[in-house]
Amino acid sequence: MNTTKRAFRPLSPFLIVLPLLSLNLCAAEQPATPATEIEVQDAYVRAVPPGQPNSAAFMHLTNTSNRDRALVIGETDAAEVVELHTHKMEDGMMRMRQLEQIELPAGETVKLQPGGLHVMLIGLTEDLRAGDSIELHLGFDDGSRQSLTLPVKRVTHGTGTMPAH
Ligand SMILES: [Cu+2]
Repeated sequence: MNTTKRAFRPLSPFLIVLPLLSLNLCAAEQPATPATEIEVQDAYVRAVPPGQPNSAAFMHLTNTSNRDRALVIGETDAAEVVELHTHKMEDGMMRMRQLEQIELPAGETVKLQPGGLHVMLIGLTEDLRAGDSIELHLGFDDGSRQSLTLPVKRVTHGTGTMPAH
């Protein structure tokens, strides 16, 4: 019994040190506070008539860092599923396409807007009336996250290009 214990004891410091080390590595890779490297402006979510299952969120994302980043995840209590979408012309029709991520090149502003890139909210859990607001959490490829409060706005432009899923 004693030898078994002795064999295991040297392992335990490693088990503690390794997670700490990986945390330190992450911190060293992003010396600036990662969450503020992506600036979010003009963020809003589209108001939809009651009963409509889906909506979309739009915003301008500016990557203020000197590294390429990507938006990889969205989460909200206001919808069952959140996907990253773009519009593509296919067979003469504008169609929505799901993206694995939305690229945010270093130093550039990427516009999520009606008819283009958007954060798709599928299976709304609440009515989105103009004047309301929802919480939207964004996750980036460096592991940083941002929580936003998005106003719900009526959008007339681009609605024709947003077919239902
Ligand atoms: Cu969409």
